[in-house]
Amino acid sequence: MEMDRDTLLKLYKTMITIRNFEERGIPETGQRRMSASVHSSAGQEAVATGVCSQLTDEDYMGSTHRGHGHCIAKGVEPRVMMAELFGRATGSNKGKGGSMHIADMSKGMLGTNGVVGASIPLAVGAALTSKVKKLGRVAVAFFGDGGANQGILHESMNLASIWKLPVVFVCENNGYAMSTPAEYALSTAQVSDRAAGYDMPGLHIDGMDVFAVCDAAGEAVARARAGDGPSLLEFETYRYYGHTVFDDPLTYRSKEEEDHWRARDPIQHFRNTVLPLGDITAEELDQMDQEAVDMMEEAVKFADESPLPEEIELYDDVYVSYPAAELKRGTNMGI
Ligand SMILES: Cc1ncc(C[n+]2csc(CCOP(=O)(O)OP(=O)(O)O)c2C)c(N)n1
Ligand SMILES: [Mg+2]
Repeated sequence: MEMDRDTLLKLYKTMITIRNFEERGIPETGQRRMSASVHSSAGQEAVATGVCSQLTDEDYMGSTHRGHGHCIAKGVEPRVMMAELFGRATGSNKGKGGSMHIADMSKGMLGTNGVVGASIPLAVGAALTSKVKKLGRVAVAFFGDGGANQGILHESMNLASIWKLPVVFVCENNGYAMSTPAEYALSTAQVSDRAAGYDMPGLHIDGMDVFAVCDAAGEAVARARAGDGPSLLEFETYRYYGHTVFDDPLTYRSKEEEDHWRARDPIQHFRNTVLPLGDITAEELDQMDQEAVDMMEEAVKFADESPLPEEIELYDDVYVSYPAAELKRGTNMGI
């Protein structure tokens, strides 16, 4: 795929924003004694960045429990996400959702999701809406190698295929579902092999190479937008850290394996590919690195200075009717 300078710089910026969000935001969240599980997508930046670079704000995207990168790549503001992780009222979901419930409908971001595989029917539903209402929008479902073994994927791929829905199924195969190796849990050598069963293209791609991701996603999105139906893309990638901060990955994988994947780092790969071309300099990219560090400093400050949600708001925006009414009246809820 031919790319101009601005497009290249945007890809780089998105990847380093994700990396910095994960490496700064997750430890900061822990220090603020938030009890929720938080999952780092460091190492997987090229997949979120490359796929979402092919989408517009109007296109839909369903994400996973490891979804910070998807959100940033789809245009959700990092400071609003940081505030959400810290449980603050200025967060994307008013501080009541946390890392696994970040949604921003203005960006077509249907939500990170604690239920493995749940992004899949959401995206298919959004794609059906687009088709029925002739909106011309595409929907993407991100899921992991573990999510690929949920029954809902198969129902969803079948429906998407027979109705030729504008959806792209994106599997981020990072080798593990918690501590279970993908090669143990998958019935086929590759998740993408399953596409044949649903009569759609299935591609297996290097997910550490943002350019390969852009190419594959670009084709799948164009196919969906043209009304030719769904595709299944499997990207091979790696999460650099444990499943959550509470997990020591070296209890089920080796240091050598981690080193092997870190040597294929997607951000470094970008630099190695782009710098020899001469149009973009190392100094420019270093400057962008510093800006990403500064952005997270500001995001942490913004989140820290933001108020917690009011107790009275506890039941606002949730699908519960009676306690909200009772709370507002100040009765029956101990206040
Ligand atoms: C329906 C459901 N089953 C089990 C879990 C517990 N769980 C959370 S994450 C996870 C592993 C998911 O692995 P994968 O889909 O490969 O995503 P990754 O964590 O590697 O990004 C499991 C089993 C869950 N949250 N939801
Ligand atoms: Mg996985």
